[in-house]
Amino acid sequence: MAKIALITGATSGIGRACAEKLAANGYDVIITGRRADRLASLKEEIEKSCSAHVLALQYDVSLKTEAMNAICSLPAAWKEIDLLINNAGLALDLKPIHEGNPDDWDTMVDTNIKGLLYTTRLVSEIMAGRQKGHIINIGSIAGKEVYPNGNVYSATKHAVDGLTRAMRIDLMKFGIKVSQIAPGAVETEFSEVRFKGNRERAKKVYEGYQPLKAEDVAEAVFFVANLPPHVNINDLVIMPTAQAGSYFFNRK
Ligand code: NDP
Ligand code: 8X3
Repeated sequence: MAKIALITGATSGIGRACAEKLAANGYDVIITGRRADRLASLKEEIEKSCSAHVLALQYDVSLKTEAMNAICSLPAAWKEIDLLINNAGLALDLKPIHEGNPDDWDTMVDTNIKGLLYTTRLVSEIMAGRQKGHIINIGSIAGKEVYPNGNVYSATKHAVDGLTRAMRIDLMKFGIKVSQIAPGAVETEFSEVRFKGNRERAKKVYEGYQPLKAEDVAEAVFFVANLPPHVNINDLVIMPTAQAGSYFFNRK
């Protein structure tokens, strides 16, 4: 029987690449996100390209009732989730703390921290009942370091870093693995979302060096997810060869 992976935020970037990689390598996948049209086209694309079964589950991770109802509504066979990838997340803007928009802060906190928690709450309970499973949280280099104007986004990713370590302790006794993958710069829709549709500004983030592709992170996810049962990667930091930290880029 195929393993089941649930990937939050599979409509774009890293989440989408993870869904494609896992589906091509023997997983059935539950793909989630808010954009129904993208979920439908990804489902069609995966089903055409391989034998994986795909279930599209549209929900907003930040809305507690909606998120929890979505997981509860899964058909029994799809509830047997082997791998949860908590990937859905975003940054909004890049402003010093005294100029930041509290509505943007709410959205980042609600999505990156509370959103991760709502889905994890129910899926980890299912995993605990089955005495197996693996949760991979997509953190960030911003969860290891802070950088100017990154304040609240960085705080949410520090929370993901802390929660990953805490979840590992709580879930160890059930044989559940918990890992964090913390990427540096990955060229996805991330910066376009951060800069609220300003593509020119977003493009500049990745100029002068080769950023990671979403597929590079998906390779790391696949590696971490497919180690022998006795091996857990707690934390994996991955970045472009031309990046050595939040501040250090080898731009040409
Ligand atoms: P993208 O913007 O390309 O993808 C973000 C995904 O998150 C989309 O599928 C989006 O789906 C989903 N998402 C956002 N908000 C919600 C929500 N409220 N409910 C459900 N889904 C949501 O960015 P990335 O692929 O780059 O980002 C994925 C993760 O990787 C994020 O957690 C990000 O913080 C992290 N990361 C990114 C890095 C980068 O440089 N790109 C580096 C380090 C970490 P939809 O809009 O359809 O809901
Ligand atoms: C995304 C990478 O450096 O923009 O998490 O925070 S960064």
